[in-house]
Amino acid sequence: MTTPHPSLRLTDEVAQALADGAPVVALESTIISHGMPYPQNVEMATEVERIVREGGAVPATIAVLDGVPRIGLDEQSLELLATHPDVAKVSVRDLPYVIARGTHGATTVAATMRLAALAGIRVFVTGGLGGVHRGAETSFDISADLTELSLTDVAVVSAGVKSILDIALTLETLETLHVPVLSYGTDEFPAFFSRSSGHASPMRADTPEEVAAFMAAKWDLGIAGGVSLVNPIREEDEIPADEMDVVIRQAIADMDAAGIHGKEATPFLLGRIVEITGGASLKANIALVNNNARVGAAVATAYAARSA
Ligand code: PSU
Ligand code: MN
Repeated sequence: MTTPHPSLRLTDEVAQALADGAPVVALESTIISHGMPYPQNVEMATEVERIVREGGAVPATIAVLDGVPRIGLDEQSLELLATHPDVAKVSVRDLPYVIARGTHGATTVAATMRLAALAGIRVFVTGGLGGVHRGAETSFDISADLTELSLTDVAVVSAGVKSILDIALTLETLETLHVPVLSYGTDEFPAFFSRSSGHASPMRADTPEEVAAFMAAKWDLGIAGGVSLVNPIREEDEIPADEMDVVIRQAIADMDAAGIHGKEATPFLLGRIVEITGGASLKANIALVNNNARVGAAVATAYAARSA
């Protein structure tokens, strides 16, 4: 096992689980502070931790509080992240900034991966990955989540990417960056709200053990970087792709009209989609995170069993 980096503050429960080689699942916090409205955000954060526990793993929600990178959070901290007006959205480039200034930060997929790896956690559950935005050929807006996936040895369970992104360009970029994409129980790459994206996935896995074997094979060879495991939303929870397409076009048009770009782009689009769908997208979003938590707990358990 990796000794956690001394700058991190782990809860006793997470520290013990890591020392014992027991399964631990990292969870991000941008989804809480900048991805969903209150109070659904804190309800989701609590429920996802419960599901991870039910799956036999220890949840470790990650954020920076008062400048301290925290691995595992209590209820009050989740509430703070869900409600506090001054929680920065923190990707890897922003980590030293909030730490040096002693402020709060909600970590994106990229920053959560980095802190999880520094703690010795190998499995991380989220909703959706960042990627290559539509129009990136002029905006250059490509999420640092992709860069981080190429660098840091963590398996990330998501429901694919929202079609606020250019899915084809996101898949091409992941290929260039050596990032393996495994679809869970399907040959297709899922599009977050919808099971289908129209894009084939380069690889598939059907069981947690297969995913764990893949992770071990990659890292045993010293091939640095993450594993993107994409788990489609359940049929009963999905919103058909053609329905979402209209909503997403509207949200992007509204973003452009408001002149929003850079790190504000993704939070704006997520919020607008919830408004336009009258909350239907939020329901689907919560359902898919829960579904990812079940798979993530199983993968962490299978991976821990390999070295037991
Ligand atoms: N996509 C979603 N939901 C999210 C995010 C992305 O469907 O909550 C969040 C994640 O934290 C992700 C971040 O890491 O947005 C990406 O932001 P950007 O596009 O600015 O890199
Ligand atoms: Mn961006």
